[in-house]
Amino acid sequence: MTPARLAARTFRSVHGRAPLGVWSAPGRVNLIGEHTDYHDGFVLPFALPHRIAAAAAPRRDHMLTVATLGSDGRVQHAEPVDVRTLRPGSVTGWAAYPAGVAWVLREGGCLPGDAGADLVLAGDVPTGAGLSSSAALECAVALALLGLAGADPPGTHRRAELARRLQRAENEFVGVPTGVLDQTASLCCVAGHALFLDVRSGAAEQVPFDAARSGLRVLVIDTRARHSHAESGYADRRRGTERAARLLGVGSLRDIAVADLGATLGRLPGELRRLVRHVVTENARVLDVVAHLRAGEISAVGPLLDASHASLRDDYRVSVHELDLAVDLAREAGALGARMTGGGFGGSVVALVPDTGLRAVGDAVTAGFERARLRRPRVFAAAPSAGAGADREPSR
Ligand code: GAF
Repeated sequence: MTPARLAARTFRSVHGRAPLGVWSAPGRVNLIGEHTDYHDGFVLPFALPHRIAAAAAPRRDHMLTVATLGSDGRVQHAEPVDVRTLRPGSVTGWAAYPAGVAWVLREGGCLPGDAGADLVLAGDVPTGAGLSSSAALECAVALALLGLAGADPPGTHRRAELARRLQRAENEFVGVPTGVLDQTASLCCVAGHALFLDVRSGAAEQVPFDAARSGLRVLVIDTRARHSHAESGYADRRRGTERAARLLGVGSLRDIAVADLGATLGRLPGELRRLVRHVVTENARVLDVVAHLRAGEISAVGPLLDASHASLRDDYRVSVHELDLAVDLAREAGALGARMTGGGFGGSVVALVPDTGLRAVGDAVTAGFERARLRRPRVFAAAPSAGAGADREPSR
């Protein structure tokens, strides 16, 4: 059953009536452009077929209720909140994500003052896998709340603006210092394409990305590893690179060209050099990958994925043993290239694999993890899928 139908069905059993509508949003894979978004750089994500759906109905008593259907089939209820009293810090845990969305939309005057809602969430985006389940949740909730308020489905430009608002909710309400990659991917991606986003200018290009036409597939390997220092590690890298930008006197690391890298690094203390080198070279790799995709040379992308992984592992140091092992096993079994995707410290690997070798690569990774006595990874092929939208228009 699709997440949308599941959410609608669960809504009926929780509330004893039908929802007014259902909206859903996908998780994402970032093909390349990692840890570049908070430096005004380039990213190239595509949407997964996996989605989180929000079945919703309005309330006129200012209350927001949220229930979520877990993968074990159990429904978990968040403490109902009065939307007028929402403040950063007022809600914690997973419930802070939907509450933060209501907060940021009210703050921005996007919702009427009395807008409350009943929301029921269901989905199949793997959680804690670096595939943006949090952003999928935020985007589904945002479209649901806007849809209940009678707002038109946002067009391309307004989607980018909405992504910025949702980033703010995550930064200020949930308290995680993430960039805008994940929300933009979930809202703006289009089936059959990767989204080439220039974070600084906001310019976005839908780049056709049909690996199957070249006899290739994109394999996602969720290592199911999640290291406890993921959040502190992310914040630490961000602080380090922001300090480097200040020391160099640039607005952001985006301003440094690869050609100037040698001289630039010499002006930095040792511990910051590798971080800066990753960001600058990763931006250049995104441009190279986009050029190859535009030219239909998909197999040429493989070595750039490998180079990105090496840079994230050795320079930015956000990879972990499970990610390195999955990359190595996939490469040995015939992948043209592979890299960790997302923030790192656990999560998933994305690999470009010949159609004919899909099973061999999946089996080799699974067997290698078993030999290493690691959790069995979740392996699936993913084609670029649709961005967020309404699954059923509200009947008014
Ligand atoms: C996480 C963040 F949420 C993104 O903004 C981005 O920085 C990514 O890590 C790393 O590229 O997914």
